[in-house]
Amino acid sequence: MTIARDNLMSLQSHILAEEAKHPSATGDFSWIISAISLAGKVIAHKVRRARLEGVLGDQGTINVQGESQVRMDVIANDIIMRCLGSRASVAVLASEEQEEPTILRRGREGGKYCVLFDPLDGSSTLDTCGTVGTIFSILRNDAEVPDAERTVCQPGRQQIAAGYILYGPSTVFVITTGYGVDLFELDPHIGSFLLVTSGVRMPQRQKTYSVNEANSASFPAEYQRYLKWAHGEGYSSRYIGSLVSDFHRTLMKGGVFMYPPTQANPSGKLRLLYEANPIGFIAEQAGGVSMSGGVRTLDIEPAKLHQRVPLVVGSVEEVGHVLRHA
Ligand code: AHM
Ligand code: MG
Repeated sequence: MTIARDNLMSLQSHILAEEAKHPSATGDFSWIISAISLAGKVIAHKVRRARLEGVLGDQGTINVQGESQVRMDVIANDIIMRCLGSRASVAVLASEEQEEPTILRRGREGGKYCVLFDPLDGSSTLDTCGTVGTIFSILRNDAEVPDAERTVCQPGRQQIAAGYILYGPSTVFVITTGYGVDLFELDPHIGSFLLVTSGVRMPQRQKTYSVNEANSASFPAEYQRYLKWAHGEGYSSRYIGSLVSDFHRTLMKGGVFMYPPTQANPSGKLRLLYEANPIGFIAEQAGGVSMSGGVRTLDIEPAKLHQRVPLVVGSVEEVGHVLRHA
């Protein structure tokens, strides 16, 4: 893990430098990251001003997941659609907040990539100044597949990039393109994401679990056995209720994050394509593990856009402790 203190490197320069290593690269990909970075800056600004602008609270609508939308979900979704919609190589955009994927252009019109995202994960914590984030996953567009939902239903191992932007006391941009994980931080004075850590590594062990333990009575028996074991081993519990925040802590400090099947969500609560897969890709690229229902998250063949899966993600040893109670 390299801490970048000496040389200033912006996210944009970093992506261009990475792309230059691939002689066949056209630069289209860096345009997409630049659009996501622009969206992140606009959303970070909006999140900070949401209370002053009176845009906290419920929108009064229900999204395709059957969950009530908060106003900032809709605002963040709109910002991302506006930032990415004009990028010539984006074929399809798919969002947690929209029932159907949006087709921007077909393969023959230059649409090379699909971008899937959760615009504002953890938004129910916003009213109480909780930390929230945007999660994204980038896939190649298969020009031969005419149906947009089928185009985006690719297993996570085919992601060409994934990441998240965390809106906390500072705004952090974490990204992988399959060559390790890099962490940037927004310098609000110059408006750029600057490289802070290159090659982030997740600690292999840390006696911390992160789960909504209030649901434990309806967890499958293996999770209950694990929790009982962890209680006896002196584990700590940390849970914010915002996946990006809970995962970011796990990435930096180690431990395990879990969202098991529950009575209310028998298949798990988190969505495969724009939550579990990008988080799983980052975890693996940082030396961690991501499992869903006993299989590698990134190997699941998705059946539909808003599919939910259980998730156990984190340090190698800590995920191992959960799995061996199965
Ligand atoms: P959201 O995408 O609608 O914000 O919902 C997902 C969130 C995750 O951020 C978090 O891990 C989980 O829901 C928390 O669920 P619960 O409140 O059931 O613990
Ligand atoms: Mg979410």
